[in-house]
Amino acid sequence: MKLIKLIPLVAMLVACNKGTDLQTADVQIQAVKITEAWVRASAPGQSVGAAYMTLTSSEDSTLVYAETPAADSVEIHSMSMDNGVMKMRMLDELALKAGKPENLAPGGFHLMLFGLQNPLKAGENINFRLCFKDKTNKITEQNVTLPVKEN
Ligand SMILES: [Cu+2]
Repeated sequence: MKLIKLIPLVAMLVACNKGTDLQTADVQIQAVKITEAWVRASAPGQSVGAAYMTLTSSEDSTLVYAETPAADSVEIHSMSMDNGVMKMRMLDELALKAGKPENLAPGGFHLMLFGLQNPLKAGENINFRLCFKDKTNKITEQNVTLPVKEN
């Protein structure tokens, strides 16, 4: 598997934190609906993991950053077949079209967890913070809790 890192994580972190400050002054926050969200259980000693979910935004929006206390870092990945070889690629961001559910699911888009603190056990719940950027480049964050499942 080939991982291509395009943007340093630090840059995205700054973007999200900046948005957090702006958010407090704003009353009209468009929430992105997060459904069918789960984290794959990991084996002991495994340092990477994956989280899946369906994101539906009522307005054009973009997922720009994700983090969880369960891992050192989270990247947005795509997965595709290239000449019979599964390839993962890191994305700077994931665009959400208004009203169109975007599926992060096994074999496609996913959130990749690096540096797992502990094995992710089925039945546990993992918190995530997701940052979304709207059409006007305003960034808002959403906190979600994802169940850990085997499959
Ligand atoms: Cu991945």
